[in-house]
Amino acid sequence: MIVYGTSVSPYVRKVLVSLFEKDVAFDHKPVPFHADDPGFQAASPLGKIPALDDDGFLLADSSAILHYIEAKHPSPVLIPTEAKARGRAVWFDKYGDTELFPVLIVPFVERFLKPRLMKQEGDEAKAQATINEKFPPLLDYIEAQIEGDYLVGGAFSIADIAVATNFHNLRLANFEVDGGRWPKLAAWVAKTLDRPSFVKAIAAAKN
Ligand SMILES: N[C@@H](CCC(=O)N[C@@H](CS)C(=O)NCC(=O)O)C(=O)O
Repeated sequence: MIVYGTSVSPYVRKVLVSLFEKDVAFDHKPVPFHADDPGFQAASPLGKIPALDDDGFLLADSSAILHYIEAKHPSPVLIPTEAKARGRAVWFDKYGDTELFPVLIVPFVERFLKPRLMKQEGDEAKAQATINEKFPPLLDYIEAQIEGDYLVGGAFSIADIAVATNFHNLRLANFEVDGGRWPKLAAWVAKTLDRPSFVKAIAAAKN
């Protein structure tokens, strides 16, 4: 099994965390998006990362890949089977990808990606405005949703993976969740990103 995509990507990190949780062996090709690599191009019709090649079976999109991995390697369960927990887990996976990512990625782009990786000047005013104006309702919502140690059904799941992955990029952007304002979220982020699967995914090759 080959996983394509640099571990700097929150979407790639979802796949790496899932494979580490399930102790599935894989090769990692940490390409950037739209890379020239022919194997990657064949696996990713849109040129986005992540993409997967499992012995010739090609698949793109982090959520599609997580569902594929779950079906092939069901233990430990990361997509709950109980109806309500399943519904909420899929909701949080989608919420992380489509609602959190576009907003939470802004400080990462302006403070880390542009200056550190693209050798361009970042727009600090844009980063700050996003944090001040767009972060609070998103963080308030997650704060209200955390049940004990996890987001869904009292167990670690794709919900935790898909939401927490965005918070590592925020750390790279020197943003930490304010534990005074969002105590449950701050504790959950710290605990989730400290899981061995996240630690290994974060340490995985970047290029
Ligand atoms: N829905 C896709 C989104 C993947 C995605 O947008 N990845 C970014 C990198 S973090 C990318 O490849 N961007 C290039 C582009 O949008 O053309 C998934 O879940 O895998």
